[in-house]
Amino acid sequence: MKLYYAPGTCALSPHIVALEAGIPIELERVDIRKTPHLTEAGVDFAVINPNLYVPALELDDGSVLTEGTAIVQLIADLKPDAGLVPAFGSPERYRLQSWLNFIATELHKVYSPWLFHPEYGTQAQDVARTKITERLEFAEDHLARSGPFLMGDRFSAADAYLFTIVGWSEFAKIDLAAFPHLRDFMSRVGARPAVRAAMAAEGMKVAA
Ligand SMILES: N[C@@H](CCC(=O)N[C@@H](CS)C(=O)NCC(=O)O)C(=O)O
Repeated sequence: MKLYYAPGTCALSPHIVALEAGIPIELERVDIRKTPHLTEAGVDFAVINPNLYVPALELDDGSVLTEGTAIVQLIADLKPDAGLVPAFGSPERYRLQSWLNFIATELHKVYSPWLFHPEYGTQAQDVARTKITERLEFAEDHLARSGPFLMGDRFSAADAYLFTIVGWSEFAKIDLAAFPHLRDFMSRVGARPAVRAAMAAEGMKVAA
């Protein structure tokens, strides 16, 4: 399996899940800042994902799966004993999918592009920050009542995704001061060996 990624992007989430599951995964970096987006092997990434975004997972049969929320589930399901996703058909599985979708649509796609493209202007950024803050309040409240992880006592694929997206907060000027449980969550997840290893492999700064 090969994961197409760009450092520090949402592709960190499936990268973490693979390492947490102990699944060897080949990495191929994509330069998403240049047009065309070339992979480090010099391939035009448009051939792999016509939507031009990471993550994309190339399976051993050569087929490609896109969309982070699907990719993390595929990887996690390869190692059920790692407990990164609840069993298919269980009520908990739908709850995990609910979190993945919440993170994708209510957080990920509000941080990016709105806070990563200054050309959208300060009004769009202010609206995005207000919306993100409301959504982080929801996550904070949930972690306070039912944490320490999104699914309770056990780290899951949803935590890898939340960690990845909330990790953009400093750059996006989202203040986490009002969210102590979320800040604890970020420290706790950031200290996990697999998370540190994934970040280091992407050349990201890893906390001491
Ligand atoms: N719907 C996709 C969105 C992925 C996405 O937004 N990827 C960003 C990085 S976080 C990207 O590669 N952007 C480059 C581009 O769109 O050209 C998913 O959830 O996997």
